[in-house]
Amino acid sequence: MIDLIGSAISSLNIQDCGDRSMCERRPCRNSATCVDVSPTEYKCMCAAGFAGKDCSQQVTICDTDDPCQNGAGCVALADGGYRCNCPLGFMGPSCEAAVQLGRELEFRGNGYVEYNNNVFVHARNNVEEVVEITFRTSEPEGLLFWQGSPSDPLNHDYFYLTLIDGYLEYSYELGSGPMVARSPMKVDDGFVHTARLTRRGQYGTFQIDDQQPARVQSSGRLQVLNTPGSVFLGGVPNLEVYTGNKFKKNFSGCVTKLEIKGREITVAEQAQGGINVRPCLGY
Ligand SMILES: [Ca+2]
Repeated sequence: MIDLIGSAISSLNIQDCGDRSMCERRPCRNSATCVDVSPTEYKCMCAAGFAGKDCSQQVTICDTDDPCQNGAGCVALADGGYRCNCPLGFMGPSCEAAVQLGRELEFRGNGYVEYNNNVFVHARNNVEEVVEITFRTSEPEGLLFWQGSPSDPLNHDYFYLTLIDGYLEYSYELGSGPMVARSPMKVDDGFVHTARLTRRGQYGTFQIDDQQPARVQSSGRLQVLNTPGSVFLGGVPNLEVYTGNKFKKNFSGCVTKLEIKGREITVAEQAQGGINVRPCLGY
C-alpha cells in the first residue's frame, strides 16, 4: 500500500517537472523577476504597475494611492495620473470640497444628474407633456436630457434633447419610428437659451427662446412613450450602455433651470445620483 503511493508520487514528480526549478517554467508574467524559494516554491517580483502571485494583476495609482475622497470613483489615466468622479455635493481634484448644489448646475462633459423616472411619467397619451430646459454653453456637442432604456431588448423608446454641431436636437421614439427636430439656429454661443419641448401622443412642438414653436410628429402609429429608466440631465453614466452610442459627449456648460410638466426639478429635492456636477459660477 505505502509502496504504491510512494511510486505514484515519484512518477508524478518525474512527469510534472523532472529536475527543473519552478522558475524554469516561467510562471511570472509582465516582465516580473522569478526567484526560486525552494524546489516547490517560487516568488515573483512584480514590475511596477502589476501585482498578484504571478504579477498578472494590473494595479494603478487608484489602487496604490486611493486618492479620491468622499466615496468618489477613481479612474486611472493612460499617462499614469488619475481622475476622481465626484458624487453630488463634492468637487475638487480629489472631491475633497463640499458644495451646495442649487438651481444652477455646471457640467464639464464628464458628469450627469440622475432623477427617478417618477419626475417624468408618461401615463396617458391625451395629456400634453412639457419639458423646459434653460442652459448656456459654448460647446457644439453634448447630451442635455435623456430618458430611455436601450439595454431593454423589447423597449427602444426614448426622449432626448442634445446639442449636435451647435444646434439643438429634440427627438422621441414611441416604437414605430422617431421624431427628430433641429433648432433653426445654433445655440452654442455662450448665451442663455431656453428649449421648450412638448409632446402629446405622437405630436409635439419644439420652441427655442421666444421663437415660433415648430410642430413635430413621430412616424408610425404608436402613441405611448415607454421609458421605465431614469431621467438624466447633462449626460449619462455611459453613452454606449445608456443610449446605444447615439451621442458623442455629455453636456458641457450650465443648466440654470429644468422644469417638467410645470414643476421645477432640483438636485436638492429629486436627484437620486450623479457625478461631477458643480455650482455654475465661472462658466
Ligand atoms: Ca411605445
